[in-house]
Amino acid sequence: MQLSILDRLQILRGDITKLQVDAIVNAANERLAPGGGVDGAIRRSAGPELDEACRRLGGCPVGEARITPGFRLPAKYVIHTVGPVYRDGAQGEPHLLRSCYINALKLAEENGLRSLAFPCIATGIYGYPKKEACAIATEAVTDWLRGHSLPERVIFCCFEQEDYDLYCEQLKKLQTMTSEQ
Ligand code: AR6
Repeated sequence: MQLSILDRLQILRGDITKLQVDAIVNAANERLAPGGGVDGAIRRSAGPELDEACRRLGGCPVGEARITPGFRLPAKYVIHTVGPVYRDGAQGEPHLLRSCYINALKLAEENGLRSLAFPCIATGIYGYPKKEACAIATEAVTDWLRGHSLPERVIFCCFEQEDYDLYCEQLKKLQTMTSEQ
């Protein structure tokens, strides 16, 4: 039996480095150089091998994604993507943020990954407004799941209560829309 799209989505509040999934997504920078936020937490848990693997990749343009092993993390892989630095929303930021989600999902599919967890890309140091980012993230992921069987399961891992509340609200809206169709 095929699961519905909403059955394949989950919202969690917590630390993404603790998740036992096929891959977690990292909100990286273009050089894939060590940073703060979720990137710092992922690198601390994965160990120095992750720094070395990132160095070998030689960077990643905004909106694209790259994959490495998860090393000492419970997750098997890390998919690194680079969100846009938010200026005023008119510099292509929405398209670039959507591309982060789609390209991470594409890599997960190409690698046969069944479960994937996202943090709220670009909404920390890069300053993307949380509500807009949440709408883009949920729309990109649901659009992808409509046409693809992998990954089977996607988790939105929210570190902050504010994000958790926004995602719950957004998915509730989607649920209502689906049941009205
Ligand atoms: N688990 C899940 N989410 C987390 C965690 C965690 N352990 N820690 C923070 N977050 P940010 P960005 C959330 O700043 O805005 C780095 O230095 C956080 O609450 O990590 O894309 C890179 O090297 C927020 O919701 O990423 C870049 O230079 C979300 O992760 C730059 O930051 C993203 O915040 C990228 O900035």
